[in-house]
Amino acid sequence: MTSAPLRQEVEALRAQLNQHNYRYYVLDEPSIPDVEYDRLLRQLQTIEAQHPELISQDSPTQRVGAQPLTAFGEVTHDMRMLSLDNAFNDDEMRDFERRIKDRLKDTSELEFVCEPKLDGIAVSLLYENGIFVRGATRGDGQTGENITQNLRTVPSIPLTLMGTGWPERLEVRGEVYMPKAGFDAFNKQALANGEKPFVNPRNAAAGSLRQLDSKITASRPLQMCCYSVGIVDGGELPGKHSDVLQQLHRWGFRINDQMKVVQGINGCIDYYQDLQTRRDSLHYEIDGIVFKLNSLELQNKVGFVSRAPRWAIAYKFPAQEEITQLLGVEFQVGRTGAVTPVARLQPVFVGGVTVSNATLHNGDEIERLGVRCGDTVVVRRAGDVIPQVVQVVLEKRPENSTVIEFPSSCPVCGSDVIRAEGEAVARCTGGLYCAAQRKQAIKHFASRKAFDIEGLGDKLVDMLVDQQLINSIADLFHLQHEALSNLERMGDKSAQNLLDALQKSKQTTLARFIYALGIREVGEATAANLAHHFADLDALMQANEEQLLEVNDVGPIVASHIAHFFQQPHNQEIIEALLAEGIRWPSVDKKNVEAMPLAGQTWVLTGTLETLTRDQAKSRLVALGAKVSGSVSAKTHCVVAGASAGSKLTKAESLGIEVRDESALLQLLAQLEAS
Ligand code: D41
Repeated sequence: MTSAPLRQEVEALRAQLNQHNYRYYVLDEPSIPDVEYDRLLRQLQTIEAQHPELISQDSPTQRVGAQPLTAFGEVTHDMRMLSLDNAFNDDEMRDFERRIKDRLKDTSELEFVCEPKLDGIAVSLLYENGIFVRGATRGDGQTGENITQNLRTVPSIPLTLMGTGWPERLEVRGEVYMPKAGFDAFNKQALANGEKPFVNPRNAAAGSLRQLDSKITASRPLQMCCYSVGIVDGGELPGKHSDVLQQLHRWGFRINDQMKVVQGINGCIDYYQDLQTRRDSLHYEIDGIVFKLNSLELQNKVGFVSRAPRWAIAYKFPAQEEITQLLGVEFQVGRTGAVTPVARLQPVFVGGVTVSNATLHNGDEIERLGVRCGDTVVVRRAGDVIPQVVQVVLEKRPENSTVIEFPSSCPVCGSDVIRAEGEAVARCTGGLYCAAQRKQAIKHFASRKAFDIEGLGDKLVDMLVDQQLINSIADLFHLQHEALSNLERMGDKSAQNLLDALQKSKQTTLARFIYALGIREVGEATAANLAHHFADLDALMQANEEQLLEVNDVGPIVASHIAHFFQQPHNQEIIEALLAEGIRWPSVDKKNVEAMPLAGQTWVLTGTLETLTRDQAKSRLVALGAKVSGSVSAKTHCVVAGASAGSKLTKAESLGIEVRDESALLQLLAQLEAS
């Protein structure tokens, strides 16, 4: 027999857990630490284990997954799940509005709701008397698969509705998706375990929901965001779509944080353009925007054609994935000798630009993809990242496809290509004997964060090295006006400008000088740390690995690269030659890094800053002793969030990390720099 107090205790624990779950997964505003949540959950699990009669399907303990199924059942959607018509340009959007106005025989301005179109899997969730009883995929709109057990494991799907006033039967529809951060983390782990990663977040969501073992689904970072309702029995909902979504939010569902009500089709087009520029900063993938007439009464009036409503449309963004043919593979040699396979593609329009090259990363990646020359491949270009080959379409493999051979000697200088034990990257062993490495070293030296030599672009460097006008970075300062002005597309004026820029670049800083040398693994931040620590080039050049390890952020691998670099006689010669050219920097105060005001702190910059560039903000923080990292973790001290900050901000908030805006950052910098 179960006592009434025990039943009450179970109810109280479930209510608390549901509330915390809602705060964490729906509002992104956790109110208790994870350990406290785990403690409450364990308490409930213990009671349920001792009193199985108290277990219910809507208990938070049921989110961990249930007995595996042998097959999914079928679900017939009593109310068909409609599909969406697409628009691909502004004209098609105006046609959409025109059709609605014609039907309504009314020309007054229409109100629309804008929702980012999540790239996931559409699902239906049925609630009876506030309890989640059945979940299904959309399928073909008429019948889908019963995936109730799997959906129960998705933390942002309420197992019992919150608040009051819900209809007796309520069908909520929405999209299950995998946020970018979860997708990246999952794939990283999969690769580390020697498993196959997912091609994109959409496939990841689909694959995770298609598991017969819901414990697997439970381990995947899925989210669900609702976008409409189906069945509504024994209750009423508001008369505007935007209000319906707000009501669903109060009952415990996630709704899209970018949802907005706008006036007229111009309002829709403005929204589309705005979100397109911010697409990369969202913490989930979207493939367009869905626009819906806000008034449900007007929705009913305009109705639908075959399977799609006339009152809604999806305005698609340019596709981020396309298929094309792999014409060949070229092996490029980088500054450090790394040999990178680059796919030469039949040009294809993807992600808003024409792509004819994509990276294949390294030999392991070629093997993992199983790709051959001549294959049809899927190319992905998301945001500003370099295009990638993500998949081979095996069904389209031609008979004359050829295996890709990773070269054993450098395609540029013929030296051996060697892959060190445990490394993914193969390297040319030619060093500065290799023209490719020499060119890259010079380009790096001239780049903005190094010597910042205006007018010395990549093409010019290639030309100078190919014509043997320069062989090393030190040679740059011997360039003569006559030789320069005789070069292709180089006039008298530009030759003089370049010589002036070279002259000007001689006045630099120690940190820039160290960075410009192009030592392996020594980026801008490490160079700045080295400059502060040693304050003097000779001291740095004489330092042994042990002394280098004392520098903030320098580990054994970086220390060995640095020591090795300065031991090379030809590097010593080049440095001597550069100094002989009159390269100078102001003396550096030897700062005791530990005593710096932000020592030991890790900061993260995200979003768009208005008055500072990211580089400026970063170097000012680093100068105060902070480390600036690209990702948020429990070790992050503070996140600076500019306009349209995305997943990093969300993560910082969920971890309870301090967040500052730009003006708060400026204030702090000014204060610390003055002291
Ligand atoms: O974010 C989405 N993927 C999304 C899909 C959305 N925000 N709204 C949607 N609205 C509808 C209607 C207008 C039919 C209620 C949808 C979808 N449908 C949809 N998803 C898959 C097929 C249709």
